[in-house]
Amino acid sequence: MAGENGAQIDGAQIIVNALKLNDIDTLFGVVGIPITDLARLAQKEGIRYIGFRHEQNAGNAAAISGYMTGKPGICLTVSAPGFLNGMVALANATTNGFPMILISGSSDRAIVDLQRGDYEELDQMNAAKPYAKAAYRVNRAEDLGLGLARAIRTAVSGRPGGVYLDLPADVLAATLDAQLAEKSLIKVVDPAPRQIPAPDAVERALKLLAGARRPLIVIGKGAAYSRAEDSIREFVEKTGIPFLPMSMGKGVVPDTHPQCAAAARSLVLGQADVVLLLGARLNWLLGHGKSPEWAADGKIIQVDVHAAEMDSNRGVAAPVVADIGSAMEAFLAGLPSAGIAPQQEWLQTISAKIDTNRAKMAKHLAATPQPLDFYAAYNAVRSVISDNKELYIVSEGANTLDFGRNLIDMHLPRRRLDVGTWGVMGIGMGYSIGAAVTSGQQVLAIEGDSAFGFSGMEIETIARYKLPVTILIFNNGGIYRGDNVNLSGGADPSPTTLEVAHYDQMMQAVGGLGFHVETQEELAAALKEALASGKPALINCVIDPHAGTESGHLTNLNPQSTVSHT
Ligand code: ADP
Ligand code: TPW
Ligand code: MG
Repeated sequence: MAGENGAQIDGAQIIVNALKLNDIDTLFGVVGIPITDLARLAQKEGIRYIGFRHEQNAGNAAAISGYMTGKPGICLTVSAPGFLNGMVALANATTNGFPMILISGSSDRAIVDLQRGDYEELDQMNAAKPYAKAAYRVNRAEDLGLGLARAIRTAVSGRPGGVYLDLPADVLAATLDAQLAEKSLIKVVDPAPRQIPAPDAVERALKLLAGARRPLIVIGKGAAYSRAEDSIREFVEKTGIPFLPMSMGKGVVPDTHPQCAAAARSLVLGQADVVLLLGARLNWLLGHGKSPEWAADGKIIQVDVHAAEMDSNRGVAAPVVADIGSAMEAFLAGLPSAGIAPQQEWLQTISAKIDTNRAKMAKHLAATPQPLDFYAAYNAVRSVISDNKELYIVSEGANTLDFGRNLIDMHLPRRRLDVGTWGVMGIGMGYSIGAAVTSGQQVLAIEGDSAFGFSGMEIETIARYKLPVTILIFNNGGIYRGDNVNLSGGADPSPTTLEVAHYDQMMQAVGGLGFHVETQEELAAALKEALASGKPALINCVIDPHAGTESGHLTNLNPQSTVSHT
C-alpha cells in the first residue's frame, strides 16, 4: 500500500500492513466500535478473520493457535467489555506460556483519564498489566508498526505469554503519509532467538543423571511447544530412562512407547532419585515437587527457558537455562561419554507396576454398565480415536477430563489441548476452533456437560466456518455428578445440578450433525460417522448421573473433601 504523491493511509491500514509484514495470517475476534473496519480491511487484504460470539473464545482460539505454531495468535476486541471478555483468555495464555496478542480498540484517552464517561470507557492498558506478560499502548499512528513489533517479540521470546496491545480509536482513524507509514513498519527478525545452554550447566546435568539409579524424565507442555520431539525421543531411547508426560506433553514421545511410565505415575514420582524436567513447572500439577508425592531426597535437573523458574518450589540441583531444542542437542552431544544407564531393577519395578495397574484398568473397562459410566463411554471410543492418530483432542470437565487423560493415548505432539495450568473451564470451543483453523485438520472436543456450557454458543461459529469439529459431550447432568440434592429440601436444583439437555439439538439448529446416544454401540457408531463426515457434529452421550466424583481427581483440594453432599 505504498502511497504516491503524498497519499494518506489511516491507522487501521497501517496496522493491517504491519500484521501482513510479520506473516500474521489470521485474526480471531468480535467486532464493533472502533475495530469493525480494521477487521474488514484485514479480510480484504487476505488475512483470515474468524468472528466469534464471545471474546473469551476468540482469545482462547488465538492462544492455542500460538501454542501450536510458535507465532503469536491474535485476538481482536472492542473497548471495555469486549476487552475484559478477552482478558480471561489473555491471562490464561500468560499462565500457560502461550504466545498471544490481544489487540483492543479503546476510547478517547482525554476522556478516559479524567473519567468523564466515554462510550465503553476503561483504562484498558492498566487493567491488562497484572494479567499479561506486558501491556503496550500506541498513542501515535507512526508508532503502530513499533507497537506491533514489540508485542510480537515480547509474546514469543523467553517464556511465551499474552501481550496486550491497546489501539485508541483516534490512532486507528489518524492518517499518515503512506510512504512514511511504510517506513515506520518493522519486520521482527528472529523473534524467539535460540537460548543455548552453558556447557558447564550441561555437564553438571549429565553428571547427575549418570549417577542416578532411578532416573525419570518428565515431559511438559514446554517441551511440546519447543518442537524438540525428535531429539527428546532420541535422548529417551539412547539413555533408556523412563518418561512421564504431563497432560499436554502427551504425544511428544508417544504414550504407547515402551518407556512411557504414565501408568505407574505415583510410583515413578515417589521413588525416582533424579528427575529431569523438560518444560514442566513444579507447580500444583506436580505436587510442588514435594513429598509425599516426590521422594524427599531426590534431585532435580530442570531445563527451562525461564531462569526464574529454577528453585520455584524446591532446590534444583542442576538448572539448565535454555530452549529445550538447544538443550537436547547439547545433551545428545554429551551422551557418548556420560555413561547414563538406569538400574535394571528400577525398570523392572516400573514395568511390574504398569502391568498391575493395566490389569486393574482392564477390569474397569470390561464392565458394560447401562447407563454408561466414564470407563464404558471412553472404552467405546478408544479404538476409533486411536485409528485417527492425527486428531486434535480438546478436553475439559472434571471426570470427563481426568478419565480421558488416562484412557486416550496420544501419538503426536501438540495434539492434546486441555484445561492446562489453571484447570480452567471454557477453553473448549475456542481451542477447537483455533486448532481446526490453524491446522486445517479434524478436531475432537471431549467435554463435560458443564464445561461445554461455558463456550457452547460457538457451535454457531463452527457451523458458519464449516469446521471439521466433532464435540462429544459426556452428559451426566451436572458439575461432577448429576445426582446431588438441594440440602434445604427446597425445589431449586442443587449447586452442581444441570439439565440433561439435548445439546445435539443445538448443533442441528445451526445446521450441523447432532447425535443422541446412550449405549456403547450407538456412541462408537456416532463418532465414526461424525469424524468421517468432516462436518460440524455434536454427540450428546448420556452418562449415569451417579458416575463421577466431586472435582474429579482433585477431590483432595476441596476444603471439605470428606463430606459427601449426595
Ligand atoms: P506442564 O503443565 O505441562 O507441566 P508447564 O506449563 O508447567 O508445563 O511448564 C512449561 C515450562 O516450559 C514453563 O516453565 C516454560 O517457561 C517452559 N518453556 C516454554 N517453552 C520453552 C522452550 N522452548 N524451551 C524451554 N522451556 C520452555
Ligand atoms: C472458569 C470449576 C471445575 S470442573 C467444572 C467446574 C465448573 C465442571 C465439571 O463438570 P463437567 O464434568 O464439565 O460436567 P464432569 O464430567 O465431571 O461432570 N469456572 C471456571 N473454571 C473452573 N475450573 C470452574 C469454574 C469447575
Ligand atoms: Mg458433568
